[in-house]
Amino acid sequence: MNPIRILAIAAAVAGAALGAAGQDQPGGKKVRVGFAQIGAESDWRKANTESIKSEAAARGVDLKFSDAQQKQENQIKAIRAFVAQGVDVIAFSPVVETGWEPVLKECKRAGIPVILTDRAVDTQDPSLYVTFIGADFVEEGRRAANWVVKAVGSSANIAELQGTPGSAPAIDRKKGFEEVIKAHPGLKITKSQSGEFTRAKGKEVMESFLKSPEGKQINVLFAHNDDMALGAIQAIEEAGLKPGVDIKIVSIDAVRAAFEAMIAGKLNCTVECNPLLGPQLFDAVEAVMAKKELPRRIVTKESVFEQSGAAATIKDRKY
Ligand code: GYE
Repeated sequence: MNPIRILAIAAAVAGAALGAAGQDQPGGKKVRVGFAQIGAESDWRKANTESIKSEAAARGVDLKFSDAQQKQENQIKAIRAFVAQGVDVIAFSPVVETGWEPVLKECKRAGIPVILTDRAVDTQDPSLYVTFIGADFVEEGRRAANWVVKAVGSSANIAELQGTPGSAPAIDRKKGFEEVIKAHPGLKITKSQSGEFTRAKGKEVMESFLKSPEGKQINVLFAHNDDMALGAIQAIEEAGLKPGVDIKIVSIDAVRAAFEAMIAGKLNCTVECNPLLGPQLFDAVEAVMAKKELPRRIVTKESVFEQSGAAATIKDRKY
């Protein structure tokens, strides 16, 4: 037998073994999953993509991955292409909450189950997706505000860098933050604008905040993600101020670069949002393929990290 054929047989045997783990269909066909990612706008997103790709590879899933460069229309096109290819399961992280019903109905008509990861969609029709796996963004916003109350007190002029307009994390983090500060009339959001979840835009918007008439009074920054906080830190330094001291900063995600900024004394607190959703996603794919019931909502577990513990914690961070 020629060596290539032996290799092919070995691969088929390995495939059959994977089948026992539930990832292969009868007949040795790999499970085909289409994933429509938002883009690569932040360190969080890059860690999320890596988690999904590496978990698919580890489980022998045939993953069709598409990057929408933060555009809903590109995500819709990718989902339509997955439907045309007849994949077994479609999963995606919706860049914004609204506008998904038509394409989700196309998936339903084609009989392809949909799993939402990371961000939710706004729909009244529960039959359009099987489950939503992701964080509780409202709670993350509350946690950020609770840190402000604890560390700064009940009086501050707060600048807010919002995430992508219309996205679940931007809407919900703002909601949770405002819910907590409402109880403290001295805590005021004096500037608020989107920094699109990117470092570059976070820096640009913070520069304009600092130049505005209210700029000198800002003493707290709440950024909806770490990348925007890191961009803002640069803007604050360029304006001759000390980030973390003159302006206290709390952000969300808890990526490695945020820990480095905390160790350098420039960021005060980061609220964790776990991007490592690959294992949970493919557990859900396996359950769907086995026709098992799944909970409608799978919430990821997260915590809060402050400057004081950053040096001790950074070595355990996986992203
Ligand atoms: O916080 C941000 C990313 O949807 C939770 O998207 C995610 C957010 C995350 O770009 O960094």
